[in-house]
Formats: sequence, C-alpha cells, structure tokens
Amino acid sequence: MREIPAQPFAFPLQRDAVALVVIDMQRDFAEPGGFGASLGNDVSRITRIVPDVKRLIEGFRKAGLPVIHTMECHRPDLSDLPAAKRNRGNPTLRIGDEGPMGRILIVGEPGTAILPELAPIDGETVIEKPGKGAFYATELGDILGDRGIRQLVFAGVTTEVCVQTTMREANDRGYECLLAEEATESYFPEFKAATIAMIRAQGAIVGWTAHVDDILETIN
Ligand code: TIU
Repeated sequence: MREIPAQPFAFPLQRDAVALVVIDMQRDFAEPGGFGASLGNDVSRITRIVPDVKRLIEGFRKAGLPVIHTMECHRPDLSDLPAAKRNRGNPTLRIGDEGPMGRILIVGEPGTAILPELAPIDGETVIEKPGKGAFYATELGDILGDRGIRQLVFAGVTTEVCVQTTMREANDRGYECLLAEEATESYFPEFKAATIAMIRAQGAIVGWTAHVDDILETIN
C-alpha cells in the first residue's frame, strides 16, 4: 500500500478509491467586487494559492483519478437562500444583489464561476451547493457512493468555512479525509493555522493534512 507523508501520521492511500474535492475556487471569493470582498476581506490571499490548487488538479488528472469541484451558489429566484443566510452580517453587497461581476453567488453569473485557471474539464463532476458544506442539499453523497470513493483529498476555500464544514461531515460519513495544506486558504491566516491544527489533533480526529508535493509524488 502507498502512504502519503502526512500529519499526524502517514495517510494510507487507496488509489482505487480516492478523489480530489476542490471547494469553491470561484471568482466571488477571489476577485475584487465579489462576495468575499463584500464582507470586507482581502481576497488577494485566495489568489495566491491558485498555482498549488492547479498543480494538485493536474496531478489527479494525470493519475487518472477523479476531480470533483464545488461551487457555493443559489438559484436566481433565491428560493434556496434562507433569510438567515442572506441577512447575516453587514456586507456591502448581499447574496443575489447585482455587483460588478453580476449577481452575487447566483448560478450562471460571471462572478459565480470557477476561476478560469482551475475550470472543470469534460467528465469532471461539479456540485452546486447552497450551504457551506458540500453534502447539504446536494447529490455529492450519492455520487461518491456510486463510484466507490472512500477517501477524499480536499483543496479550496475557505479553510475554516466551506472546506472544514465539508471535511467534518465527510469524516462523519466514513470517508478518510486529507487536507492539502498549500492548496487551501482563509481570509484569516490564524484561522487556517487553527483549522489545520484542530483537524489533525487527537490522532487525526477529523483527518490528515499533507503537503501538495507529497500528495503528488505518492499518487503518480
Ligand atoms: N466567507 C467565507 O470565509 N467563506 C464563505 O462564505 N464560503 C466558503 O468558504 N466557500
């Protein structure tokens, strides 16, 4: 069996049952004028991880392993947007409002799209999700079950919101989860560091963390 060097101990790779899940690498979280910026965040932190996310995606493609993309987004009529989510905080633009890249986090709008460098290719699954977690109100669980996937490698943004929510639920659903450290980012460096620490604490209570280079060397 191949093992990926990881923390808190080596990750026992099942090459026939692993998929990469890239969480929400959308313009709305990475570019000025989008949802992340409307919340007052420095979005340049997100842009900086794009090369490492790209390397990881390309490595999985080269290895013939599945790549799944998620997008946080809502229907144009906002019927899947709870008032509690729309009204939260004090953003300059709320979800569904018209911004410089179209309506914020609405399906089909330019700002809601995945960054072009990381765009899905034919055959890759794209999960549109109305929540922070990728299992809530989506077909992700069924898709993974149908394909016999039992291990998930996670990348994307933001580490402590959509990535961590998804990884925690995946762990409860019985998947072995590995977070790619350089391929995830938060608007808050201290939250990224805390998330990595808490995931792998207590003997991998939620999962493992590993470096992109080590993941790529092991899968290929
Ligand atoms: N605001 C923030 O940190 N994240 C989100 O709203 N969504 C995701 O993490 N994708």
